[in-house]
Amino acid sequence: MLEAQIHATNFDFEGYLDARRKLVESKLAEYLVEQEPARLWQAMRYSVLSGGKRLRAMLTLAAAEAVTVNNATTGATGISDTTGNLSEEALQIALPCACAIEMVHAMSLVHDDLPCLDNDDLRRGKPTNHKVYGEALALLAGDGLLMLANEVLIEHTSKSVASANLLAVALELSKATGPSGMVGGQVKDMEFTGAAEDKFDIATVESIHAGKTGALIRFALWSGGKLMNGTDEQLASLYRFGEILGLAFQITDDLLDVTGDVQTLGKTPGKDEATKKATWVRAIGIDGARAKLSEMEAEGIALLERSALDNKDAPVLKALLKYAIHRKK
Ligand code: GRG
Repeated sequence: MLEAQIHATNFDFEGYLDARRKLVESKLAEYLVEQEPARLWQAMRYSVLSGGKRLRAMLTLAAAEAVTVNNATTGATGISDTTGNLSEEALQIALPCACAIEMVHAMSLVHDDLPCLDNDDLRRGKPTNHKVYGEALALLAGDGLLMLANEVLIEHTSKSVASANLLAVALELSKATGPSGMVGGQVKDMEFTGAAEDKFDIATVESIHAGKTGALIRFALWSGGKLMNGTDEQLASLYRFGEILGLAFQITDDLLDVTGDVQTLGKTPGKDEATKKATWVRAIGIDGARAKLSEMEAEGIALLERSALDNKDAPVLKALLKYAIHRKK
């Protein structure tokens, strides 16, 4: 049903994204109800409930839907309509994880913006967390969000999910976030910041981005499938699709840093060049980065078309790949 609507010219993808954002944001607000110490929760709420595209959460929900047909253990069903309403059972399975990922993502932005890292004043069109709450509380709000993410995943994921699957997801979230994922990528990024163009190559840039940005995006896709008890074949497709989308997302990010404006981006552009980061644009130029992006888009779509995912060509995932690539912010 959804597949036909997505292929039809009148499919309202923006409406679908809006509905999904509302769903994720209302759940996030529930998990982040203000409590004691109030200032800590305010700082955590400030950075999680401050907008953002919610791309990672949507990827988790879409991946869950792409394998629902396989979910014999729970009997969960997938999308029930184009307003973005998942079945209640599927929601309980995938939504807590989607929210946990948004919390980890938000904490990484809070820490990334700190004076000791990127020293940014603006994020999502608003003053960064430390500008409002001070450095010490911003640091602790990030720490709090990191652990709350694990708490939400473990405590709120539907009890119908096999413990082994939930444990595997919790383990992968740690790996995606920690030294072999995001933290490791960030450290590599720091090591090459300031380097002249001839001091790094595409392999370096790929390796930085696979950790810094790619690991969480890949996890977002894989976890939706794992929680829904996807087959090994489906999970392998989601994993590879996650690698492609993560890479494409970061190439777009590098391009937007050069071509975007502060109003649309909600953050300060031009920082990669100013600080001499190891980016796609610095490695292979704007045209080279755009060509690589087209290659990744074609590869992602081809993968979906030959994958064992539900809905034949997983149309929502395809639309999300295009969204990640052609976005303006
Ligand atoms: C995880 C313990 C721990 C620490 C964090 C600072 C750091 C270590 C990592 C940096 C990770 C980082 C900020 C990577 C950049 C990823 C990126 C391109 C973010 C922008 O994502 P969007 O465009 O943002 O999805 P919105 O605002 O739309 O959510």
